[in-house]
Amino acid sequence: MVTNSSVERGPTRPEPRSLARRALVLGTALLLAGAGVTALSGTARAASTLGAAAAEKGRYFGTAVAANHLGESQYASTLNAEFNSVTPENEMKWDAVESSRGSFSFGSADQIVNHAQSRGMQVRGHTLVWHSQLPGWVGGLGASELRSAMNNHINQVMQHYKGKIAAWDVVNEAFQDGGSGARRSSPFQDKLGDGFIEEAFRTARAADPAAKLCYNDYNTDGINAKSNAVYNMVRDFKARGVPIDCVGFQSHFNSASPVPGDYRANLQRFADLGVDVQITELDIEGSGSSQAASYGNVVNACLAVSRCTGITVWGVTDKYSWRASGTPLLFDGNYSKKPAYDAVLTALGGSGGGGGGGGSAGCSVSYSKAEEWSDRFNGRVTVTAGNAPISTWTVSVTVTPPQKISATWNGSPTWDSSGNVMTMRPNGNGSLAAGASTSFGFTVMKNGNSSAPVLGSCTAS
Ligand code: 9MR
Repeated sequence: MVTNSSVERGPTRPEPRSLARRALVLGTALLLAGAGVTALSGTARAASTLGAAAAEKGRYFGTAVAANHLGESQYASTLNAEFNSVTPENEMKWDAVESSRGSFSFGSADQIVNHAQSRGMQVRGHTLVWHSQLPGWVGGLGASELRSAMNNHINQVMQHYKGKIAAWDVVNEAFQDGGSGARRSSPFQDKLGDGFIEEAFRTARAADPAAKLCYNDYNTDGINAKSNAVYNMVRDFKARGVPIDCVGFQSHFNSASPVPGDYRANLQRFADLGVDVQITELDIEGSGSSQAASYGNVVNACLAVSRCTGITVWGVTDKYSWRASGTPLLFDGNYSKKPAYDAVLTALGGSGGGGGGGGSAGCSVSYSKAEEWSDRFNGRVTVTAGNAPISTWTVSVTVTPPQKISATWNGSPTWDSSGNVMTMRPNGNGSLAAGASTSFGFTVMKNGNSSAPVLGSCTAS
């Protein structure tokens, strides 16, 4: 429960204090409606897949793909239906394509690229120069041999895929974790020095001038010593004309490493250097509405940064995740859509129209902001039954602390222990005919934060 006793919650709509105030409020509401804030309309049908919804926002929505699962029909059908970008999870790494010096094998990576290309999906190349999944022979070379092996690797791999890769992770994870801001020890760093990163980017630009060239790392998602070090490198590259087009933020989150509060601000400061930013390996351990809310926050952060060009989740289904026990993805092991899926689709402005998992009774939700004052705003959630009548529904609404919901109307709320997640049910009879809508509202006290609440899935029975 929320403990702030000065806050009253109940079915009463907050009353504007005067007629003048009322006129101002009405004007604001009209302005907001005119700005297209209202989400669902009776005529425009919202996109119903992640890729389509992201495309309407000028972004891609991708996933890591493993070639050995492409033959599994549910894996392929989920991939094909929902995503419009793929990243080979392991198949383009150095040990996969050049396990012995000068001998290249592209079979598994080609399988993924062909699958994507034949379906109009774009491909992120991952990754050319990385300390991990590096065959032993590379570490055994002396400096000048290593330099030529690195450049040859970049040239051979990029030329093989020339014209087929939207963006390459040219260098991956070159900085140490922790507060040092130092480069990570690797054969490249130890033998070639800091300059190996610049050299890799220059070689990559010449090999495929049309591909976007990215630096990609983890634990750089918020503003911290490691991301400061990457930021300084990118700023230096831009100042000196070293070719770099984008920075990838892996975004592997869990309870020990949650979505940082300054995630959006961090993406924005990199974008302000003149590079695109991409969320490249997103997964968030957890379940239910809290996982959904975190996913919604990530999507909203990307949408708030105009140079955030797309989001890739690190796998299609929980069962094949590199950390499957943390169930960090959007589809469960049976390929059912999770609440996190619904939160992502809703944040992207799409609409599933069916209860996440596709039972006979379903509902969809949309959010719009109504009146706004300096200290608070009113939100409205519209619940729409799917193709069948429903007798009741449930929707979760999560606000970002220190925001608080101070009043609700047309619904019956319950709260989680943090007070940030409100689960709303009908206030009385929740029956809706097929396709019919109802709505509820609430007031959010901003407490300095104006961000929109994140809706979880709508469940119906
Ligand atoms: O998901 C990948 C997993 O299958 C591999 O075993 C692992 C080996 O290092 O790499 C995983 O992907 C990593 C990605 O390439 C770079 N960032 C961290 C990812 C998760 O470990």
